[in-house]
Amino acid sequence: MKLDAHIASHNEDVKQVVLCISEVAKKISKGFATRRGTSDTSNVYGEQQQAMDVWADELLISELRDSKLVQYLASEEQPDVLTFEGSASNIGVTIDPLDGSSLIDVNLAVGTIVGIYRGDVLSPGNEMLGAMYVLYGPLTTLTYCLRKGVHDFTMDDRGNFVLQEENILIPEGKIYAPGALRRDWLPVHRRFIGKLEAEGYKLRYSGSFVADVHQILHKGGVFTYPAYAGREQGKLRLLFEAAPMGFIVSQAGGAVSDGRSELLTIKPEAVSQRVPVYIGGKKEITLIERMHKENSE
Ligand code: FBP
Repeated sequence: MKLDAHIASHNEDVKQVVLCISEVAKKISKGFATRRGTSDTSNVYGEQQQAMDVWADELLISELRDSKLVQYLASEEQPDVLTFEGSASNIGVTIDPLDGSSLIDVNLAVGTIVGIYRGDVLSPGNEMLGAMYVLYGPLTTLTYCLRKGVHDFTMDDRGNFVLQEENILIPEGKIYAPGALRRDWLPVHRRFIGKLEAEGYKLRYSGSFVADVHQILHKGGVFTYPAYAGREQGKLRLLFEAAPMGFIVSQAGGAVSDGRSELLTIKPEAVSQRVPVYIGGKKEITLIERMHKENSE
């Protein structure tokens, strides 16, 4: 079954946003071969941008603007929320055009992450209409959730996204993906990772959040990018990374936390807001939250 048929039962405006982004993703997947290396620009966080970052960002913004399907758009590569006059709907989207882009030159999987809102995007994740991500790896896959299950599609050799697996539920599993330098881990987090390692969890960390969480969604376990020495808020962005991927994993029976409580209840104060992230199976998330609670008692 193709994506357009599978998504047919959803609200017209939301459905069209997912289909529009799926078409842009096909162009992005063809763009890697001809756009290599860094651009001479940095993003709002002062990070060196890859040539693909800039191109994918501009492509997503122009195609969504011209589609008249969205009114608000926030991009990880842009300083502010963009408002599109003359839009036919009041949908707001957040985009991380190419998460993990620093890995493109070493040919590891990267991805596009999207959150979909009714109106203002500076809203808690649990108010999302839906979320999706596209993973550019050996295969190009698309995963979407519009509050009726989490579904995977694979792009076939004719460029169609074809259903691979539907109503995905995160299994019990023993994979852990630990971000941040071990020397900078704070005591509770260090003990948490120690417990996972003692229980025989296998380390799988690529440096691409979207790819690592995709693995956790299918194999079980937990991804962490915690608060660490000198960075109380961790590294990952609440709006562009943690909330949309957290929404999908939660809809698949998993959970997402800042280490102390449910992350999807946090109302972003700014597009650049960072947050400590624990995402994966309910068992692992319950454990880290309990350990932080016991530590503060
Ligand atoms: P961007 O590439 O979108 O800036 O994402 C940040 C990111 O690359 C995540 O994908 C990944 O989980 C993390 O940073 C890797 O951080 P580190 O290099 O510190 O391990």
